Amino acid sequence: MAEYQNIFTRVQVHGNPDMGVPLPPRGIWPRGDKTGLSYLAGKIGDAQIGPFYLGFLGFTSLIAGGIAIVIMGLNMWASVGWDPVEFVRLLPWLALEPPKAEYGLSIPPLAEGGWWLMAGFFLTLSILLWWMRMYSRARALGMGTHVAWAFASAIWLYLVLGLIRPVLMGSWAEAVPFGIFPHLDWTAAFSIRYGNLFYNPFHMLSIVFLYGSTLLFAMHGATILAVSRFGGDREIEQIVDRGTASERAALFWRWTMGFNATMESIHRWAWWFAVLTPLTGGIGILLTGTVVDNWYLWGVKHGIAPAYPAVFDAPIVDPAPMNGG
Ligand code: 07D
Ligand code: 07D
Repeated sequence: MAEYQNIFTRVQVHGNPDMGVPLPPRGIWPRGDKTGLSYLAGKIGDAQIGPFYLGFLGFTSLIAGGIAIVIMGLNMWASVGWDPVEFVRLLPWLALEPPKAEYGLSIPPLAEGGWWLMAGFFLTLSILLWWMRMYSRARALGMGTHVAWAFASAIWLYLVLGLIRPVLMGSWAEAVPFGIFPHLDWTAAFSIRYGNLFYNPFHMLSIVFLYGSTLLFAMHGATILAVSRFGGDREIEQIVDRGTASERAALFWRWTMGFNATMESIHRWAWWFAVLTPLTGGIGILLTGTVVDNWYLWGVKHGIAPAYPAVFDAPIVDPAPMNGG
């Protein structure tokens, strides 16, 4: 008997295209009915591609996202003197930077951050429209809206980084630049400017949930694959009708850990760990510079970081304000 495998599968499912449930017609666009089969997609998942649905929200989101990408791309291309070869060669290092601090929250000239503001506006619009699309498609199918709320958690961190915190700090200059390596430089500089993000307890929590997510994902994926020969991959059926796969998987974890999640609760664990990563992270970023100026000194004050030995009795002060930072 051919054994069905979930990843790098040896079996490719071919049949009539699966069109999903019939639904009453709604909205201005008809439901797509075009499908195809992809051998490569079938290697890692389901071979069927489509049907797609591009309603008003999806369409406008793609347009807004497209405008944002074009603004970023043209600015980056202009920054290498419109040389196409240099554009491609240097792409990972190119940036569209936010306005300088002297502009505060005002609208700067296009070449001095105005384009950044415009790209940010369209990117945010695109992301919010995509969120509405996820929500409305889930509702249209009678599903829960868990995916949309998890996405909302990521959007929260994105909005804190690029909109909410800069507004609270009174300057667009606080926000993240667009660019592959430039946004990493910003991340490192942010940590140093605010006295080492490692001492921010919400950065710690975010890391707990990030690492926890990978651990849970590995444990869950491995467990289900390990009992799929007993029907364990029919996970949800096993919530209400516990079969031998569930029993073996549960006993495995009781043997090795003393405790096990259930077929249902493991998915709640996974959802919460993933959602709490950017949720706690966003709180940590929001507090930085608004409530706490230097996380190292905060750590010293709260007994989690050692003070450097006093040299010539000099008190430890936050160095950032001294050089106008
Ligand atoms: C695998 C799903 C697919 C998504 C992908 C990302 C773009 C950007 C660039 C138009 C897991 C698509 C990328 C649309 C195109 C331009 C200019 C998701 C998967 C493949 N980061 N970050 C990356 C973003 C922040 C940090 C990679 C976005 C914060 C570090 C990619 C945002 C901080 C590292 C990327 C964002 C931060 C990265 C891979 C928004 C703190 C890496 C992402 C909107 C959280 C890694 C060169 C990935 C890397 C990396 C995108 C925000 C830190 C370019 C869209 C400001 C330390 N980030 N990032 O696979 O290799 O995610 O960088 O907030 O080491 Mg980042
Ligand atoms: C970015 C949410 C926004 C994304 C959205 C998606 C598109 C479309 C298109 C696919 C990721 C937009 C989608 C645009 C895509 C297509 C076609 C989520 C995002 C809406 N850190 N650190 C975190 C670690 C250090 C720093 C979180 C580890 C240093 C800053 C995470 C280490 C310094 C920030 C984390 C480490 C530093 C963070 C991010 C180790 C740098 C943040 C969680 C081992 C020198 C962010 C509170 C996340 C945060 C963040 C991990 C070290 C700086 C847990 C493991 C000390 C400035 N760090 N970090 O989910 O929330 O991001 O901090 O050293 O802002 Mg950190």
